[in-house]
Amino acid sequence: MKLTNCLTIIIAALLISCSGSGDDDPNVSPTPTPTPTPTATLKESANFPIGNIVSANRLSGTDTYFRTLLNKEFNSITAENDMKMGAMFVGPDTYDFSKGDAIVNYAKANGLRVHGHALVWHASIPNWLKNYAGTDAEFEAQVKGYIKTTVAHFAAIKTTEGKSVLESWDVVNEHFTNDAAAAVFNTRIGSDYVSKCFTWAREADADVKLFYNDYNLGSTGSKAAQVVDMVNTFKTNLTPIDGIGMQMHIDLEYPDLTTLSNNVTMLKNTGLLIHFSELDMSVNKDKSLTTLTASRANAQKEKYKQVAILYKTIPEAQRFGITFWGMRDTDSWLINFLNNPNEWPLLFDSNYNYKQAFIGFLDGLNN
Ligand code: 9MR
Repeated sequence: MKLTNCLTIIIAALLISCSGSGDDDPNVSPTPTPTPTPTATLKESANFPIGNIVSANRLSGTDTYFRTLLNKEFNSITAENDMKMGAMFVGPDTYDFSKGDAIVNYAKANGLRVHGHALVWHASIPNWLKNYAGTDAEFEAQVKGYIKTTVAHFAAIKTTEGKSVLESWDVVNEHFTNDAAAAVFNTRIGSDYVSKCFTWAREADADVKLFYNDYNLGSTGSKAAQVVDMVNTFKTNLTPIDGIGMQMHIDLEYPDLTTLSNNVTMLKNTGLLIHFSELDMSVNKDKSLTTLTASRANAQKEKYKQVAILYKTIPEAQRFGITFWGMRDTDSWLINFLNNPNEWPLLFDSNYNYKQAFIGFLDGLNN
């Protein structure tokens, strides 16, 4: 074989193997190299708060790198689980605020904002309340007492300037659901229970921002429309509400940017604050990968960039912030939920290395 023929074959083989690496075949695609530490941080690149989730254990445990990264890149925190009803409302008129206190005091010491999550959610009702033997009026009194006591308790933890460290609550999470567990509030308090919960929260603290939070608001126009209807009813009957949390558990394909943008427009037209409250992005829904390929890492980078750009189309006064639902890929709830260890939905890899996703989101902030 002539040398030129031989070279042609080698080059052709190289081209084929390179193009193959773009097709997400786990056997040929290289694992993307972690990016070097970026020169700008998220919080200094955004003119709105950037948050992440915490647990009290992680804020006091041996994982100091988590805290270093949290304090470096983020300026808002949300308890992933420690400030849910199931964690705090331990018995009739009985509360355990110890973990919430640890979180809010950490935020106070480190100059972070706290977003409270979540006062009422059907997936976090303590068993004693689910099986409550009292009358409906007594059930309602328990929920009312819990909301008022909890909101007042956290409002009392102040910065040195006298402002509450906790600025906001998801008052009700995921009301629009068919989940049977949710029916207890409708049945025992009444169909206006959401409105009552917001009113009780406001009565406990005149300043705290009150949010309604839900999933699929970016992907499902009919669900976003239900939220808009609820907000309009609130406006008519003078129920207090300050903001809408769009959870934003999204993936590479869904929702597409046009759908997402249309739904953001629908919700921002209420004039309320908009929080992207639980952002993450699944990249392996079809479970075809066993390692994150360069092409999917790049697709994730691009979509995170577009999400940041889209958020900035919301009028500045309505930007409550963007909160990520986890630090490292391996921390994500999606690994259990999707029953797939091969998911990489977040901005940092399992070793806290910055991913391409981080760079994309940062680019979007600075765009
Ligand atoms: O990430 C949370 C996971 O650790 C919990 O097991 C789960 C049930 O309490 O809640 C997860 O967070 C959810 C959030 O509170 C509300 N929106 C959906 C989130 C993912 O399920």
